[in-house]
Amino acid sequence: MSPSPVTKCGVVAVIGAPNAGKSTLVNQLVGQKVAITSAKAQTTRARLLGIALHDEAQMILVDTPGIFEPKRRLDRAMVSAAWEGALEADAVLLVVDPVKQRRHELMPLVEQLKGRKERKILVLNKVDVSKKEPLLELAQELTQLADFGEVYFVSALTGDGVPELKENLASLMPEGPWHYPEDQVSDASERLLAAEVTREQLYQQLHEELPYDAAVRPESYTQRPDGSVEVRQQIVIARDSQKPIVLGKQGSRIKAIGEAARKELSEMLGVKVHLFLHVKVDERWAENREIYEEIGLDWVK
Ligand SMILES: Nc1nc2c(ncn2[C@@H]2O[C@H](COP(=O)(O)OP(=O)(O)OP(=O)(O)O)[C@@H](O)[C@H]2O)c(=O)[nH]1
Ligand SMILES: [Mg+2]
Repeated sequence: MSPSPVTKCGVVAVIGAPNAGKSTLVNQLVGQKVAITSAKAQTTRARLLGIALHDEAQMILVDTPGIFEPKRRLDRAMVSAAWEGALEADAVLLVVDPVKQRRHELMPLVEQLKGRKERKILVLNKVDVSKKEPLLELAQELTQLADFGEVYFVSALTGDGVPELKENLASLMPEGPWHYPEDQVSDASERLLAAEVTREQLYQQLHEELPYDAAVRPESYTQRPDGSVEVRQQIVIARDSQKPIVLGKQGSRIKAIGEAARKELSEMLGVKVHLFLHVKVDERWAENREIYEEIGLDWVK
């Protein structure tokens, strides 16, 4: 009998300015979609775990909200979730969009990373759309500032460079038993995942028309006797004037949002999905503690 291989398991925090491509990278490392992404900054609101495997290593990837200047309560809760995600990780990935950079949000992060003892890895993302020269300069500049152990140049979108990064991360994980079953890819419940998929469609289909102030609340998630699932959700917006935008002409927009979300969710879950959406206006939703709890955020003062 050959000895069973030694398993490894560790935590990898993924931090960076909003829109750097953190969630896209987590999805690419996991090998399937676990986190929603969008062109809108501050898409990720709460800490989410994506679970990736490489040979004998299990990597628990902590996708975090982009860290930025917190102004409102929701912002503060998101920043707190982000830093919590980075605590006591076996490795911290700083993901940077080398084109947009968002230096006012990036540099304070680099500054904070400087004093931390975790293994720090710099990931320059979006190499598919950036020129090579400035990329190298940026890598050098940031490495000098926060002594990154390694630098990776990747495209989270195309997957370019990601296998190398993944292999390296796996080698950094400490020995230990796996924390999650082999087939688990994230820590999100199905009802939360369903709400996130709808929120992604809201962002994708409404682009700049929809202000940042929208939330999707999971209302119910039930299995029907035929094995299909019935999902009910509430789209919460902050102003009456946004209602016609979300509904569209004769309800055409919300119908399209629901249709796309239903299709995607059905593919992700591998079962038929019935999705029912309705829109509610609540000016003060961002002050509603219940909503924070639903989406996995702490209520911060
Ligand atoms: N061209 C290109 N676009 C990318 C790449 N990675 C991510 N993007 C795009 O960048 C945008 C932001 O990606 P996200 O993964 O949502 O970024 P994030 O860092 O998680 O953003 P927040 O959750 O808002 O902090 C999306 O439109 C992605 O499709 C990449 O390697 N190349
Ligand atoms: Mg994100």
